[in-house]
Amino acid sequence: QINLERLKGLKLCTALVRYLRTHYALHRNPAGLMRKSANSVAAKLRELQSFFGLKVTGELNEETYELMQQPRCGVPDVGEYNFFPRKLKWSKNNLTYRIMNYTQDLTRAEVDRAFKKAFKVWSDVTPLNFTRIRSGTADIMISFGTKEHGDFYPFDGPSGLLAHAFPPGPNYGGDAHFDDDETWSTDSRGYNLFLVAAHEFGHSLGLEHSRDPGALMFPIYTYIGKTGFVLPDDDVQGIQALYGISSLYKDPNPKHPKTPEKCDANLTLDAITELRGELLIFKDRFFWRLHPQMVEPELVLTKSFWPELPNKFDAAYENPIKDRVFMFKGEFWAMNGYDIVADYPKKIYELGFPKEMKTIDAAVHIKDTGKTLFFTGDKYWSYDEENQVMDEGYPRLIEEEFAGIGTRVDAVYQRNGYLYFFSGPLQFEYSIWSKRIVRILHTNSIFWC
Ligand SMILES: [Ca+2]
Ligand SMILES: [Ca+2]
Ligand SMILES: [Ca+2]
Ligand SMILES: [Zn+2]
Ligand SMILES: [Zn+2]
Repeated sequence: QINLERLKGLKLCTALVRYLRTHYALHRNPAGLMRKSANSVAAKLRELQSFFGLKVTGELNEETYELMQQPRCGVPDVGEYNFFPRKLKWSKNNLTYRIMNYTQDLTRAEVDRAFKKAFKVWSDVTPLNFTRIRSGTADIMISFGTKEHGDFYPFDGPSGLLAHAFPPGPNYGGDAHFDDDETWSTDSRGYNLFLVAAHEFGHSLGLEHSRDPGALMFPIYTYIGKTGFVLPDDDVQGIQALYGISSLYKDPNPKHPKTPEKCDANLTLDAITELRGELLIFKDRFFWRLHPQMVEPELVLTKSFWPELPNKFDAAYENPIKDRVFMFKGEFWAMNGYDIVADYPKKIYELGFPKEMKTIDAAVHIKDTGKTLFFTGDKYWSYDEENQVMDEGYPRLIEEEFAGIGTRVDAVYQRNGYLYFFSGPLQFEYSIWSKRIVRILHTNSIFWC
């Protein structure tokens, strides 16, 4: 009789060992037995968890397993690699590339454009120039291939590994390979060739993977939306450390987005909500997930959870009775856990707001009264969740009911009978019962900074 639990365990084990071999230089154990190499597996697993800012346990948990399922680049994250030597750069600024073959998913012109645009990402911020050649040997040879494709780092069929590239050097050095078992696109379908190529060419130029979830060189693939791509600050710093600054770079426009730092003394927030006991804290194109038992929050790109939603939100709140989270950006969406509820987005005037009102600054649901408070400018509204109507006599001035919290609310959430209002770099702890501010804190103290 087959023990299913044990079989499932073995499958997970194999998947884990494969992942750690590919990305964390877990050495092949001749016996091939997990038992013998249990220590090194746990050590590599700890490296993986630490790289991605997960809870470091050295054990395969759900969070780690979920991460292992995400489509990503085939280049290793950390460790010593004889086959991918580190800290290399080209000793010249004029580089050539050659497109060896094409995918069936796109027209040749689309492929050419995607690669050209991907090189431009890097040449815009450095003195590097890229010239396409159509015959002979280029520094960066680009090809599509499937499974074993000639370099002993085989691809794996659809999803999983998307592409890989070799660091600067002769022969294979700089070359970039794309898994043609993926569906490549110029938009959100399958995998966006431009985005993956821009990442791979970062490796071709000598960049390693970044731990910054906002960086292009983060190993996991996230489609970042239709709006124009701007190279994030982390990648700009990385490539300029290798090659210096472009003469065109002096007044970079548009700005290269920085990833927020949770302990920044001037930290301000966009929106906060609870979601089934977890706290989601929105800032720019990211949110932090704060689990009640965890000290370290996890920072993720909003698009990595909801590719189809805006990447930034104005306000959010949870209605625990309906078990729904509502998120606002011009319109609003309802979430069931992390799933978007059908029939959304809806217009905010459907809640009873005047039609000309387009944005909500902050929102919070108060369980004891069944009311949701919406903050807009220096006013607030009260919405009756049970009857689904806006209460009479609103909007009122924030000053009248919540004296001392200022005239504008960035974000607010409720916990244990207190409302936590965020306004700029300050946080106001307000007792619902005694109707007064009990403490004033720094915004970043939500992260125990
Ligand atoms: Ca080469
Ligand atoms: Ca693949
Ligand atoms: Ca806000
Ligand atoms: Zn990579
Ligand atoms: Zn390859």
